[in-house]
Amino acid sequence: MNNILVTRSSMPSFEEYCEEIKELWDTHWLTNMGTKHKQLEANLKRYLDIDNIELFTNGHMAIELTLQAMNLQGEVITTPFTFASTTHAIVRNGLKPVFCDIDPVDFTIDTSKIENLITDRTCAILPVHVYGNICNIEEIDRIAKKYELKVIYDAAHAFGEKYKGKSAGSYGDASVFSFHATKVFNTIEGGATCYKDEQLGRHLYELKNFGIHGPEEVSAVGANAKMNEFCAAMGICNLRHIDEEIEKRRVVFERYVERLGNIEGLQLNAVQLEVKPNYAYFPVIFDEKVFGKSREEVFEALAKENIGARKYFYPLTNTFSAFHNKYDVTKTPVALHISKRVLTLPLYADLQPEDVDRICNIILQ
Ligand code: T4K
Repeated sequence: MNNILVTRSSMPSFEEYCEEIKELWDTHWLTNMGTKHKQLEANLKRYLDIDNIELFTNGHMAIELTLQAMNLQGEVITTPFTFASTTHAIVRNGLKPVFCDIDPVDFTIDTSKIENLITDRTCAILPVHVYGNICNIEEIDRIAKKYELKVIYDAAHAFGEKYKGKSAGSYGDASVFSFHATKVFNTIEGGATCYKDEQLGRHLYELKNFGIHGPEEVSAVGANAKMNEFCAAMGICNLRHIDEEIEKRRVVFERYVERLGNIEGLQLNAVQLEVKPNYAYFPVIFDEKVFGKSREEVFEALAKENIGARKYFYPLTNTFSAFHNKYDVTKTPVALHISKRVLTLPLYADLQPEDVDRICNIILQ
């Protein structure tokens, strides 16, 4: 039986990629904001229908440097039901993460709990469009305006999505995408920040290049987070096929829903109202008491058949040993409950219907 992993990178044909990178052998210009970098930025602006974008070497550096560019100090309200990157970006900026619980249905930040966490040190909210589920944007916007807070969306999972007809990248002060190999759209490694304020953009451009302001001036303590030309070329190719890839994902997604949709004890992740989805992930919440099997048992049964489902996102970031019990996990009980029961099933464009059936049969048996 073939191995099925949680995802598989989308790639253009070998010939298409070779054609795209051919000119690099003439120019010898491999990185530092070359022509592929500029072209990908322009293509993404058009595809995403956004005004401003800055590319990065990965999604994590995009979050980290976006927080730095905003010159934030104090506390940032966020959720622990996410990848390590979100919390680490806050901590690595010398900021304090304040963990808010999540909504039990879409797993995004529970906006009814944000205001209670606001103190005079709160400077920003960093919510996550987890699995591509769009946060309660209107409510976050209202709270941010009332308390004069910055909003940075971790939109790592939301590439190509729209909410109320507008790009997921157009909300908040900034929204950050990941273009990692495992994402709906990839540049091998990569990421981007979409932003409103052009001054923030200039700052981001400098911060990803060591803080270099001009030939003889370094005005900030930046990092090296530039996307190279080979990654940008991969992005240019993959973007040509993105709609087709998302459509193929939809077919896989719907097959799963057909097979698992009406099973007692399984909670699926519904497509949200007014959202044009990208079908990034297929999380299932297992209620052992009703379904009869726990998440761990299903995980093991799938692993035995060479199927690599993943426990995204377990453990919660506020329980990481890196933080030495600094955070009280009992303050995010819904996130804890979900993280112990969730399993993310394989989902990628080329996953075959018979493979989905095989996965579902194992789960249902
Ligand atoms: N915020 C959020 C909410 C995120 O989820 C992430 C990243 C970030 C921020 C940060 O963005 P980046 O800095 O990564 O751009 C993976 C990814 O590495 C990570 O990008 C992603 N989130 C996270 C949810 O998943 P792992 O440790 O699970 O990856 P790994 O190596 O186990 O790969 C998973 C599966 O993907 C493999 O079983 C097979 C497939 N795969 C993997 C690679 C590396 C491929 O098909 N091709 C590949 O090249 O973290």
